[in-house]
Amino acid sequence: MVHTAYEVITDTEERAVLVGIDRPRSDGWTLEDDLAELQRLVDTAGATVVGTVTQRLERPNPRTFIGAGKAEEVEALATTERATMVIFDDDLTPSQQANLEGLLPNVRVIDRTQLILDIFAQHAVSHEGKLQVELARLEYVLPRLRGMWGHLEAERLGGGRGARFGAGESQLETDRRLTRKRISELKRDLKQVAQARETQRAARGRSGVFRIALVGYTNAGKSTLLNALTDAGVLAQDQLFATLDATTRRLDLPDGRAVTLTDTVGFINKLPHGLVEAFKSTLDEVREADLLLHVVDGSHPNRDAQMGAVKVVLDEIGAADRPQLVVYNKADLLPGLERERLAQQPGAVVVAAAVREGLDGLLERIATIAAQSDVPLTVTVPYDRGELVQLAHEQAHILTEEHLPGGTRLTVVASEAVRGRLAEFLPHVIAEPEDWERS
Ligand SMILES: Nc1nc2c(ncn2[C@@H]2O[C@H](COP(=O)(O)OP(=O)(O)OP(=O)(O)O)[C@@H](O)[C@H]2O)c(=O)[nH]1
Ligand SMILES: [Mg+2]
Repeated sequence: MVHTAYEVITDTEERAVLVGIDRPRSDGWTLEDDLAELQRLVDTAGATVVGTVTQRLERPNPRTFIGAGKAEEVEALATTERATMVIFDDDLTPSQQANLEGLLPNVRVIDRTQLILDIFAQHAVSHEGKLQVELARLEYVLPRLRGMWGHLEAERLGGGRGARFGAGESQLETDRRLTRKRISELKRDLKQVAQARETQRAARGRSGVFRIALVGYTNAGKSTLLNALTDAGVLAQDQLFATLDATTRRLDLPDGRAVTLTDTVGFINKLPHGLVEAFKSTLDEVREADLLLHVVDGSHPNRDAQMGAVKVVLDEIGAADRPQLVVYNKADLLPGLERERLAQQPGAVVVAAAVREGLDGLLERIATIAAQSDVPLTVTVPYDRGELVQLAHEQAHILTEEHLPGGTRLTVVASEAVRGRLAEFLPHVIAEPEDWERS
């Protein structure tokens, strides 16, 4: 099956042929969904799709991903369409990529992960973002240095091992050593860059301020929602991965409580693992949040599958246990009946961030959830800090008060601000008895 899209384009543009295989799957995605999304990724990267080739296969061909005959079809289409690249919808193994490069000598052969890495590289703005993307790219390249080389070497030697093996290996070893060296430099630099943000984040955590993170599929409207709620002025536009950097803003709730709201990188189906790893420190905001607002493009035909993909990534970054409120966005594009159906789901609200609809209801839900976090706090305030006991009497609800040798022991329910002032007197965490026995 070959579909061809004819477009008027300039010669300097990248022209891409997409290749996907149709195989049995149970993740809620069809090949058509996948290819439509791949097309959006290609658009975002600034290239033009000039054709699509699909093949029905039980599983990918281990050598060439698609069958050899199919590869000839791709080659013919790429030639007639003057394609500059062929993009495979799934990740290619290093050897599949090398074999396909042999079969498609006049185009660049890339896979979905490489395309996503390219987009991230184009969109990286901050120093940290650039370092994270370079790290992800090198992690991707590292195993491919070996694969590429192994293939070329095998070709040259007709599959056997000859005298030149050693020479080739030393060049490979040099490349790998340099790549590894750069990777560890990047990791070190990233640690330093992340330090300032980590310090801020730790301070916010200690202060007891309720922290909310926006998560969701790319293009769901997370940044639009942050802007609508806080006038943050971050970039929001109709393309994939517009946001890479985390932005945190203060948000005042209707009950007077101030919380923080953080916007961060969007997720996608088959999000490359290396990117998740590289963006670890950015994603710490998500892992440590008191509440996740899972922003969903309610109008998207793949809405449910997209929600599933977000769940997979939340699992991967260890944030699946965070309390979640689902925010169905883009309600202005939904028929009234569907809006009502979604609004009735427990743990969900319906909004249209772009036209500021449903925001009051969302804020009230957030306030209710934040208020539930007001668990009692027990602290022992030294006698020379009597002003804090006074503060607690004035601004918190005192459950118990005891005068002990070391100070005044208070159990209180307090606002986030008061909790913050008392936090330095929280009891230190001590090891459990079994830990003592073991050490
Ligand atoms: N019709 C409609 N469009 C919306 C709404 N909210 C956001 N959009 C549009 O959806 C597109 C994506 O919005 P963003 O806020 O950039 O989405 P995001 O989730 O931050 O996406 P990434 O940062 O790329 O992951 C933009 O074109 C927005 O104008 C909405 O309520 N209704
Ligand atoms: Mg965004």
